[in-house]
Amino acid sequence: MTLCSNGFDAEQTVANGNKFLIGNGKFGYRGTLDEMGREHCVGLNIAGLYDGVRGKWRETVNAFNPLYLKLFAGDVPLNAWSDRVVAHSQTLDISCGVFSRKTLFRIDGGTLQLRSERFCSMANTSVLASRLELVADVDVTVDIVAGIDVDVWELNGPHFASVTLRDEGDALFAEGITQEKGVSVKVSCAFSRQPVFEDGFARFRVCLKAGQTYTLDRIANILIGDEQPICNSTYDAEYRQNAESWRRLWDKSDVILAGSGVDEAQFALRYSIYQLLTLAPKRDCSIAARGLSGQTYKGAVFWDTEMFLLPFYLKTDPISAKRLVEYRIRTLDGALDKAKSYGYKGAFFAWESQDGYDACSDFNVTDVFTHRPVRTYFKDKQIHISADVALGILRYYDQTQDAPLMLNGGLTTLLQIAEFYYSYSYYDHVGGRFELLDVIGPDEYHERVNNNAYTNYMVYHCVKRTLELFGSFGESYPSATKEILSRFEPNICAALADWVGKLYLPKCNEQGVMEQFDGYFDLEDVTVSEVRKRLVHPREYWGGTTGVATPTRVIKQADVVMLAVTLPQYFTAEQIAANYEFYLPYTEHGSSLSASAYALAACRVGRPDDAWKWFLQTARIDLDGGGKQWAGDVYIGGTHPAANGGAWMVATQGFGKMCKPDFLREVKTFF
Ligand code: IFM
Repeated sequence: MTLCSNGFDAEQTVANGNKFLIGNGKFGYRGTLDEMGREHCVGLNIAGLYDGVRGKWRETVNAFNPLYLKLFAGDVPLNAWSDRVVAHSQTLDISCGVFSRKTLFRIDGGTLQLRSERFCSMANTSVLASRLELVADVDVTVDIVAGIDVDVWELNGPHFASVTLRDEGDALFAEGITQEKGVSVKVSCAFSRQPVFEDGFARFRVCLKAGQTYTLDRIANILIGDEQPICNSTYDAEYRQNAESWRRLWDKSDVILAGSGVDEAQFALRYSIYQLLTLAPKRDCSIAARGLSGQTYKGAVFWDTEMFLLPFYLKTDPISAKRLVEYRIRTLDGALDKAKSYGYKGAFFAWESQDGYDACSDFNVTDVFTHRPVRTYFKDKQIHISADVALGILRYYDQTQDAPLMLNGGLTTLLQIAEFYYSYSYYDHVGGRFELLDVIGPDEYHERVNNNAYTNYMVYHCVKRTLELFGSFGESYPSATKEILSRFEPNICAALADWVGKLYLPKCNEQGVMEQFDGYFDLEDVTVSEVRKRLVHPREYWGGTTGVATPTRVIKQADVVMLAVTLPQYFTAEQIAANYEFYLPYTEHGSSLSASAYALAACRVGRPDDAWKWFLQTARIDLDGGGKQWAGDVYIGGTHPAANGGAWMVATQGFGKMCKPDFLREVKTFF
């Protein structure tokens, strides 16, 4: 279960930072090398800790780097990009979340090997531990400068208003106070040998004899707010505990693809599961769209969580699943405020949630030609987010039957969501139906459209289910349910039932295809490759008012197909096949969420070879460094948790239940 790369390629520094990421749900540490700094995008990204600096996008905080290290043989600095490198390799053992590197340097009269490894402890989640080993084939004096690098890589910082650094005993301590909320972030690093402290760094002079191994262990603690340090044991003890915690996680989560020629796919699937395991939240927060790989997408939580991640945790890790659902319940006030600010009732959840605050900018894209911000309406119009949240709560309840959670916020959130759509809809007097106008569906290239099929069906389904639940809870828990209902308008359920019965649900045409939104079929009938040829700049934004895709049928990601795999009960098998065929040539897959939806659809319509292709694409995304890196001038690279969750869904629900290629004998799960 090991990912390896041989040789050092400076061009791959950012990609490897993502690919070799380690994490434990509380923080992630990018797969950079010991001797790297902010210019190499070293990042210790903290889950759910946000900070905003005036005039810039709010984002998650990157903490100080306690694994700072510089190595010198005499006066010669030894680093991966120096001409002293004879060989270099790095690995990530996904069975236990351990990153390691080995670099052989040419030194006077011989060679020196640097080996190091590190892990974010899954057992003691404040701990980041590292072991360094040096061995040379000649006697040599090596100087090590180690410590805490307070020069942090960040996209929209600086996030620390003040920084203090001190040494005590065998350790260094740094504390930063965030700008916006004054949260303390403490990073310490204890060394296994007594250093000499100088200029805020720990220095070690090593007189290494040929063939002798010198070992230096570092145990860092990352503490947020008033968290207290745990008493650290040795590196070996921390290593054992971490490995044991990982073993227990894999026991519940592994998925085995049995068959011939599936080794590459098996590794990609396990790598996806590894990413999901590193993201399971360890405190009251959710999972960001780029996980713990950095500050891209502002560290915000999108619909990705409910639609692509929650299914994995629901089956393998109910505690984390509950945290994800509770996050939405806890952030209900933000959703109520957002709805109110637009003049609606109920709960309109944040498109890019930072603890309920909608971090989505009015100008989410920068034009590559003019470098001017482009007005996008994701925040205002991607109303399907509330239905996605509702589906997450409903699925959680279906899986767990957790009535206390439903009575303590779950039902209220569902009803507030229903009320939001009730107030958002318009009555079409001619058609005699309610419609959802001026929205954006999952396909973000077509903004401000009417009656997006995904949105209308999701709303219909979730409101219907909400009302059914109120019926059954009314019988099982009459007084608690009555109390919840007393906070809404009298007869709210009857009003919602009447309304949702009249909500417009687009139907499939004679060919079995459902129109993505009103008027979609009238758009220019042109394929993705044709539209791509029209680009003037490779990073040009395809959507918005002037994008190349906007006047055409070309869509960013699965939309009707996403609906068909999420709520297949509203389609016949033939209709799912027809929609898959129809939308495929128009889908750019410009979002990492798209491939897994197509894979699931392909499984559903009995196209195992197509499904396998899409599956590999979603499962390999972070191994290949795939996915878009830019939206206009805005950097959107990082890891892709939704694609990882999608890979798991395809393996377990698609190949495991619907159809699989002949060479895949069996899909074995352990949940
Ligand atoms: O949530 C997605 C969206 O559907 C497409 N753009 C990227 C977001 C985060 O993954």
